[in-house]
Amino acid sequence: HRHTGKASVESIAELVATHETHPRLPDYRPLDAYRAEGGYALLAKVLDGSLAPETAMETLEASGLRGLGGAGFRSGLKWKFVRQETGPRLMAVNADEGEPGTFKDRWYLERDPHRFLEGTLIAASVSGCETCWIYLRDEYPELREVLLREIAALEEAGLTQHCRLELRRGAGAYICGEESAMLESIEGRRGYPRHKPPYPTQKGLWGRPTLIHNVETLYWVRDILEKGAEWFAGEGRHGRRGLRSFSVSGRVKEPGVKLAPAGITIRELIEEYCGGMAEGHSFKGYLPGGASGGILPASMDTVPLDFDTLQEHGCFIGSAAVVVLSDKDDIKNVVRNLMRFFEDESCGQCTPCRVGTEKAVKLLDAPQWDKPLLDELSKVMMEASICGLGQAAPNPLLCAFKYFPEEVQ
Ligand code: L3W
Ligand code: SF4
Repeated sequence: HRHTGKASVESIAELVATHETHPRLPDYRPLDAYRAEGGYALLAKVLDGSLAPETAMETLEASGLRGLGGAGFRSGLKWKFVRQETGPRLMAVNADEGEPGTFKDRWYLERDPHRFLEGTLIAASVSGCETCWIYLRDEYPELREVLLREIAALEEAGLTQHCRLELRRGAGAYICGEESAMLESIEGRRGYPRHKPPYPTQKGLWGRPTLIHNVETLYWVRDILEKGAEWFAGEGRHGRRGLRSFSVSGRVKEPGVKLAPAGITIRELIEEYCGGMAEGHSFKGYLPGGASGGILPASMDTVPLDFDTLQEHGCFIGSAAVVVLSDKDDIKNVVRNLMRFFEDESCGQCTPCRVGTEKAVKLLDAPQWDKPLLDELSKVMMEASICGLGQAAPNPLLCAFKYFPEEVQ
């Protein structure tokens, strides 16, 4: 079914019927319970035209909802771009949550999968997409079962008539979270990123205009359209607007997914949402955006955490995976570990990244780090790599030289 793209109602029902229950099936809200609290009433309004597509797109734009997979592209604008293309239009959801430290999509899907599915079906209707592929990280087998069951329930309830939902399994490659590699993988090929432009909004799956979103972006659609743009945009701190789901891990007392105002500082996040630092650890630094977003020192604890606020410091928030480091963590080891990750996950398509990450690991394994050579290598990787993986791979090491010079030189 994966390769023919012909998963049918029967096949999904059959799979559900024959599938053993996963031993750790999460205690999520199923279709009946979701509908009982008003779920899918909004989709009905979108489908019968009482909520016009233009109004939905305007509300989304006014809310400032941006792509929460990491790049922060304006969501309402993407809907508009796809809608203005000639059909057939397709949709793909990136549920291949692979950024180290990121677990928010899993957290939301384990609790309220229909909030995400309703957002998906609304986005498909507004943009005019007739089939949607959900590309799920295969390391989330319990979620595969949840989605199989709930998609079958939606089909039975007749709620997917305007847009067929297909579930595809990822296969453990970080690069397949890069949107164009994901498209290749869905089409049945090796996950090599494509050159952009053309963007998927014009030429995506099988060359058709394709709307691509991360799970969490779609998760907020219902709440924003029901409660209004101001509900979402009204949150925020230090001049920023909106809400962000921080996946916090590392040396804090209470790690986890923390829904907090955009623009919150790391100190506020640790103190107000994570119960402070873990016993016996003192705050030394943090990764604001997983493996790719760089490393900042504890002294830079007043920077608002949001899209656009960290670039001038050589970092980015990405999918808001915050990893907190303490005096017990060695920065050189952190950087080596991250570079080994990029070396492993480089798809090998382009030389600056394939050879660059390998050379960088060797240089970082040396007792003395050769700064001029690492700087030169980083520059080549950032400027000449095809996709974000190779372009962002040098971020941690550049930050280490900039913010932790006494440790790395
Ligand atoms: C139409 C244009 N569409 C841009 C679309 C584009 C894509 C989105 C963002 O992600 C980020 C990195 C990390 N017409 C368009 C257009 N688009 N211009 O907007 O595009 P782009 O190119 O800014 O970024 P990207 O390459 O899609 C790179 C983050 O990803 N990251 C995250 C990894 C993993 C996770 C996870 O596990 N959840 O997030 C790693 O680096 O923030 O900025 O849809 O087509 N003119
Ligand atoms: Fe593949 Fe790396 Fe090139 Fe991206 S930058 S296409 S991951 S080799």
